[in-house]
Amino acid sequence: MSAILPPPSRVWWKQPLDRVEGTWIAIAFLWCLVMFFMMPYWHVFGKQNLSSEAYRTTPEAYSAKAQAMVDKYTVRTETEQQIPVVHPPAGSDVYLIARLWSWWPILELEKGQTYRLHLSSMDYMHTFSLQPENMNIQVIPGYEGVYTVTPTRAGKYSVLCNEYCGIGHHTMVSNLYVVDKP
Ligand SMILES: [Cu+2]
Repeated sequence: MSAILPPPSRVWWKQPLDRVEGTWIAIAFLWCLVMFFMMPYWHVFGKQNLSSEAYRTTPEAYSAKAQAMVDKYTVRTETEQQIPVVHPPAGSDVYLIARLWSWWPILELEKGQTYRLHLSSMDYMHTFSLQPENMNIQVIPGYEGVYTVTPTRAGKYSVLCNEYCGIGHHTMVSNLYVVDKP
């Protein structure tokens, strides 16, 4: 049989299944099952993938929520662009805006407290990468991603954009602070 000529017998699909073929189908099927059950297993026990929620939003609605948090909980400003550093109450909802080419505002969280971290983009796709943690989250315009996070180490972290987003992509860097409970 070739791919160009038609098969010699028209009804070729009624031939009995070869033992080798059957064995390979069984192996492939078992491997599919292994991979299928590894996904939920690794989500729970791998401590690598965050449980997330996602909601539809608009840049206007999302930035209004971030602005409300900034108006209430700004403790100081940093860099020559006067980016507000926000210290929201422990356990609250915190908002971070991604846009060409900056993160806004700078979050200051308390160690050992659980926050709901909201992420959305004002324009194109970005990625929230927290260094030196192994955390990489896509930030998509029109969607508000919500991640339940509990910082376990105090210190100054770097926030990078990990999705190439244009000429200023490499300047899309910021900080995130984790402080001990006051
Ligand atoms: Cu970006």
